[in-house]
Amino acid sequence: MVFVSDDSAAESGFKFSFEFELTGPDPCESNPCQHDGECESHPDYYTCKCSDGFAGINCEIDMDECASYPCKHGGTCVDGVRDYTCDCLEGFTGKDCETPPDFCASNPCENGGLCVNRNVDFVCSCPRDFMGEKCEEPVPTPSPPPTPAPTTPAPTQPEPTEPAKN
Ligand SMILES: [Ca+2]
Repeated sequence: MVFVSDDSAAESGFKFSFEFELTGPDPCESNPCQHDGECESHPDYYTCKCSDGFAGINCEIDMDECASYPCKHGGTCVDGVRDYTCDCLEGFTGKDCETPPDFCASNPCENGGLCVNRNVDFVCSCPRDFMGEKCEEPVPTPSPPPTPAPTTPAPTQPEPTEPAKN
């Protein structure tokens, strides 16, 4: 309640009027806004302007930054303040587990094979003469085409018998 005296009153004597302050104390006085929310006073209520990452009338709700499923490759999301962290499956790295492990880091391909990373393993692209998962196995040489019978020279002598080939 505020008293106002009015000296300009023409009447003799004393006049006063008064106004009520409807609300009493500042509604923001109790710091109702949590998590650094900014309180705004109104005549009989307050509003909270929440800082990033929080919501609710009193900014009491820690928003779920995992709601958009940001973690890739099977990573588990852990909600934080205005942020999240991804608990990645073994070998995966990056904030969102977006980087798969480098299965080629140990140079697994032998004999000049080219290593190519895949999602959960690697594959070796082998040079022509090698095969196997890691190009460790020589490609068996194909049996040579049958040798044509040697042209017979003049049948003066009997054919020398060649030793049998494998
Ligand atoms: Ca959060």
